[in-house]
Amino acid sequence: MKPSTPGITTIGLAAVLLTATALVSAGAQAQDTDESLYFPWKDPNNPNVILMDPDDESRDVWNARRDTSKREPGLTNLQRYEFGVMPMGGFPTFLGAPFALTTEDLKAGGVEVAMVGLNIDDNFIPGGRFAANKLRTLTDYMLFGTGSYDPTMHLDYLKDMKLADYGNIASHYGHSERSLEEVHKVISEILDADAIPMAIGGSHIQMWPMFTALAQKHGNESFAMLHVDAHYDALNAGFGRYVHNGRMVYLGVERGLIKGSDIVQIGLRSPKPGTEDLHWMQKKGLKFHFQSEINAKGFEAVLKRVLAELSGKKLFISFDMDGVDPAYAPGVGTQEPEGLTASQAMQLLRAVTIQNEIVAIEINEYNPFMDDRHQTTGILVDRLMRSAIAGLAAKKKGITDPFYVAPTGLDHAAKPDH
Ligand SMILES: [Mn+2]
Repeated sequence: MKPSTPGITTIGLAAVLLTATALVSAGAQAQDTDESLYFPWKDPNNPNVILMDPDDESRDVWNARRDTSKREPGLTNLQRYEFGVMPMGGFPTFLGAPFALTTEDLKAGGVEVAMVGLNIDDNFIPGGRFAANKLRTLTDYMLFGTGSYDPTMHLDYLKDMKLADYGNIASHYGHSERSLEEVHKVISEILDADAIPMAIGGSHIQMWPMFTALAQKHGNESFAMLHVDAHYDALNAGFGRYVHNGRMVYLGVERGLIKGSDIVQIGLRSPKPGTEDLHWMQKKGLKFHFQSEINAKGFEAVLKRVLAELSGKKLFISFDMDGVDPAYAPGVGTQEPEGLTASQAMQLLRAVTIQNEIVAIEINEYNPFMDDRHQTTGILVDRLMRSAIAGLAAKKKGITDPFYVAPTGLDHAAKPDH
């Protein structure tokens, strides 16, 4: 058991005071005011704080680590068969990649991209907690060892890139904020191995620990963010919470982790931001691109603008699946008509991963329970992961044009250039 903290002492004192008050007032009324008995998680000194039970010995078991020191560091391939990934053979991992559990594993394996599952559910319609595991087991013909050939750039991204499945990050079922520190820790382990974390699933509140881990590794205000979303996620109102699923951008800028002028948003089209929010966004220099801009100018013109705004920056890609038109991605918790097409979303990820130095990627808000029976959203998440990895592979091969398409992808008579 942990020694009691000043907070606990205060609550103990408050309980004594409340009991004393109860003793001197009429019986029935006294019981109504005994908040420390009825609502013990309420901090009497701060209504914005929800207290955990400090005496509960199971308080931290959900994120207690196993001892992995006896293992030799390195990657382990869980596929039993030579043919590669098969949903009905071996063990499912992201894109069939070998697994890693520690920073030492990632270093020993020379891993460039570590895919990791996120499991926090802070959404209007819960379910994102199950996204990562669902993605590993999609009913997708691409899982049948059929390869990893990018159809646009004609390169074998799984062969060209060193990938690992870094497992899932534990989350506390009832308390999103408690889970954020664990996300920070595990993302930091990946960053410490100089690999790119590709965080999949969960809900967008996880942008906060992505910010904190990146700021700790690279410095405050040292990285930019491409934020794909129907929502601006910069709500001023916290409803008593510091951070929630719609407030990460506001908090990140106000707390100095990322500069407003280093944030480029695309796909915005929800009933917010309102006038005051817009005023804040402009004051902080956010480069926001509403769906109306795409509708008016065309996607390519907006993409060129986005690329120019991000040029030369270390880039964190924060991709909310509701940024995509629900016609292409119905499986989200906060559906918003209009948005990027599947094709535009894939092109966007190829383009920025070719152009920019990528420091982290997250793709979240995919809710498998809200998806259609063909798992259209899940399969698109898979293809978005592949598009980003293909862009990184293209850059590694020396391709620098963010609009690169292989010659044979444009003309059957063309001579391949690689
Ligand atoms: Mn979002």
